[in-house]
Amino acid sequence: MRVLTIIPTYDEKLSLPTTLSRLRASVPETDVLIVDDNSPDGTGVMADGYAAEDAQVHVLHRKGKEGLGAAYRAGFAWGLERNYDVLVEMDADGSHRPEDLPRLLAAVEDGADLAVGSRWVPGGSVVNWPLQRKVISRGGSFYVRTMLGLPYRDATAGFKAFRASTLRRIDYASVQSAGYVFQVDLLWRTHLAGLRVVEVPITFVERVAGDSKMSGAIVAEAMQRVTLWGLSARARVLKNVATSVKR
Ligand SMILES: Nc1nc2c(ncn2[C@@H]2O[C@H](COP(=O)(O)OP(=O)(O)O)[C@@H](O)[C@H]2O)c(=O)[nH]1
Ligand SMILES: [Mg+2]
Repeated sequence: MRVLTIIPTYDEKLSLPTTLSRLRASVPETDVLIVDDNSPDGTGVMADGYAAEDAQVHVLHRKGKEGLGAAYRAGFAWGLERNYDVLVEMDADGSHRPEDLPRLLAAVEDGADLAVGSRWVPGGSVVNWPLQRKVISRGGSFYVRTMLGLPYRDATAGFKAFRASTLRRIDYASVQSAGYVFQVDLLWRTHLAGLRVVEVPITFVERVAGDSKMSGAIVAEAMQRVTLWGLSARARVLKNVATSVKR
C-alpha cells in the first residue's frame, strides 16, 4: 500500500517539527503532504525546508486561509492524481498521535474502506481538554448520530485513513463544507455508499503549542448542515412511505 499522510497547516510553526519527526519515525513508509494556507507565521517556508531535505515530504501552498475542507480537498486531489492507495488525514498540532497511525493503517489493510481514529469508543480517550471542548465534541457527536442515524461513536473525528477508492466513490470533490463539518460530510457519504467504516480507538492529546482554529462560525456551520441533512433524509423517507401507501 502506498500511503500519503496529509497535514493541513495554518500557523503551526511551533508544532510541525515534532509532529513531522514523530510521523517519520512511526510510519517511515508514508509520504507526507503538508497543505499550508499561506500561514503568516511562516509554516509554509518551514515546510519547504523539510521537503528540500526529505524526498518523502511534499508541500502544497495555497493562497490564503480557506478552511480545513478546502485544504483537504486539494490534498486528496494531489494524492489521487499520484495514485496513492491510502490517504490519511492528520492534524499538525500533535493531537493525532503519529504512533496511533499504524493501527489505522492495519484496519484498512484488514478491509476497512475508512478507518476512523475514535475518541469515544472503549480504549479511546482525550487528554487535556477543557470541559467545554469535551461537551462540544460529545454533544456534537450525539447530535450527528441522532440526526443522521450514524452508528459511529466519534462522528466528528479528524484522524482518518481512506482507501483511495472510497474517496473516488463518495465524490469528495463535490463536498461544499468548509470547516470541521467537512469530516461529518465525508463520514456520512461513506456510510450512505454502504462502505465499511471501522473505528479504531485513539488517544487525542490537546495541543501544547499554538492556537486552536476552532470558532463559533465553524460550530454554527456544522449545526446548520447536520440539521439540514437530517431533515431532508427524513423528508425523503416520508415521501417514500407516502408513495408506497398510495400504491
Ligand atoms: N490549511 C489549513 N489548515 C487548517 C485550517 N484550519 C485549521 N487547520 C489545521 O487543521 C488542524 C486542526 O486545527 P486545530 O486548530 O488544531 O483545531 P482543533 O484541534 O479543533 O482545536 C491543524 O493542523 C490546523 O493547522 C485552514 O483554514 N487551512
Ligand atoms: Mg487541534
